This record gives sequence, structure tokens and C-alpha cells, in this order.
Amino acid sequence: MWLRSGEKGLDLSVAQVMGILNVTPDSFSDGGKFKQLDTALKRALEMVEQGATIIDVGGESTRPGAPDVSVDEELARVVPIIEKIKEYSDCWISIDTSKAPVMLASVQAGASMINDVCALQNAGALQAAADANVPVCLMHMQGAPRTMQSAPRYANLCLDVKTFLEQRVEACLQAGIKKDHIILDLGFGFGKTMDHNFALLNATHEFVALGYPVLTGLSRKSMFAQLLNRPLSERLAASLAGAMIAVQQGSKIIRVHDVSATMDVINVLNKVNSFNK
Ligand code: 7PM
Repeated sequence: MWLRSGEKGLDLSVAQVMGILNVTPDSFSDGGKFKQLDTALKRALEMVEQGATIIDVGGESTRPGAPDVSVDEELARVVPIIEKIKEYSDCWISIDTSKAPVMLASVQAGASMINDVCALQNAGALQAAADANVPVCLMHMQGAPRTMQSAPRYANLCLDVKTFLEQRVEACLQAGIKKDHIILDLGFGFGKTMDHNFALLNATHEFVALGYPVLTGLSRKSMFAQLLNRPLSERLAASLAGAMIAVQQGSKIIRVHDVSATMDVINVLNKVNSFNK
């Protein structure tokens, strides 16, 4: 199974690692525009060196309560780093945005895929993704970032998430997005209690069975803090356990901060699985 974007293919017969690259001002201590670009580039190349085949560039914080970012501001953050990474690496670049103009400009600048936590529900996003003609990740979120974590409820967790994703797939196909460009994501932490998150992780195989590649984003998330009482800096082991479960259930793209350690998990699993005839 391959994911294709223009001339470039990604081999999904094995799980791939997507490295997270935040280019929001709070993610870099100031030091001027050039310094920030250089720091981000070094981080991206380091993750590629460690085995990431996709770099997820995000200029709009999805953190609950984060300030809204204008299109111009987001473009100013993401386009220069996409161009810079392209100069030094042929890795896939994913653009983490919900804004149609940012999707289009980023793909023009060299991004190979779109990662939209709003699943292309914002104005113009479906059309932009269809026009861009690259793979798109559709993520489930209940509510909006600002309010999603206040007492999320589901009538039937897995069915609700599945129904939402199937409806977004339908909207994508209607808009002219190719079936083999669609990636699904359960949206861990987005309008879900700790138990919702762990129950969904346990049901990953049901989403894999829908027939689209599944992307999993668990890295350092608060579901582990709630379970284990760990600060951000001490969630690696739990994140790796989560990555292992997701990959064992058939998830093909793992979105993480800690690329090297996650590659170890995937390589161990691949070695073990190589003995299955
Ligand atoms: C605060 C809250 C800061 C949440 C950062 C986050 C995903 C994503 C994010 C995911 C896809 C984080 C999240 N999470 N995109 N973007 N899937 N496709 O922890 O799970 O990285 S932002």
C-alpha cells in the first residue's frame, strides 16, 4: 500500500513516522526571524535523520484557548520553513492547517499533504484540498478547540467518530478529492475524556478496517498525564506504548515529537512481524 503525492510515494506496508514541527512564536525563544527559521530547519532535518519521512509543519496552535491566527500571519510562519526544508531534504512536508489559503500556498511552496484537525469543514477547505491534489488527513474533533474539553459526551463513542469520519470522506469524494488521497485520524485529545481516548485507541483496528490509512497522534498527550500523573517531559514511555498499540492495530502514520524512540518501537515490531511467513 502506497500513499502518492505528485512524484513522491510513501510506502505504507510499514508504519511511517511524522515528526511534529511547531512554528508558532511560543515554540521558539525569540532571536529574530533568521534565527527562528534556522532553528526550525535544524529540528526538521534532525527528525528526518532519525527516520521521520513526514514533517508536520504547524503555524496555528490548536491548544485550547490559543489565540486565533490570521491567514497572513500563518502564511508568514509556515511558507518560509516549507521552502527551507525543501532546499535541504526531499522528505514529505505536511501542512497542519484548517485554512484554505494556507493549504494552497503551502502545497505551492512544496508541501506533499494536508493535515486538517477540522477535517476540511472550514470555508473553502474542501475545494482547496481538491485543487491542491495531495493526500489529506481528516481528523475527528467534537466541538471546537476552545470548548472541546469541557465534559465531552458520546451516545456511542466509536460509532459517533466513525460516522463523522465517513461523512467527511463522503464530502471529500463529492468535492473531487481522490479516494486514495484520504487518511483518517481518531483525534486523540480533541473533545474526549481520558477514557474516550483509551477506548478509541483500543478500537484503532475498527477504523483501519474502513480501508483508509489511519494516522495516530498520541505523543505526550494529556490522556497519559491523567492516567499516570506525568508532566509533559515524562510522557515518552507512555507515548511509545501508545504508538506500539496503534501500529499493532494497523495504524500507518504515527505523529510524534520523539522520532528516534518511536522508530525503535516500529523497527522492533517490523522485526517481529517479519516472521509471520
Ligand atoms: C495542545 C493541544 C497542543 C493539542 C497541541 C495539541 C493532532 C494533530 C495535534 C493529532 C493530527 C498535539 C496537539 N494533534 N493533527 N495536531 N492528529 N492529524 O498534542 O492527533 O500535538 S495538536
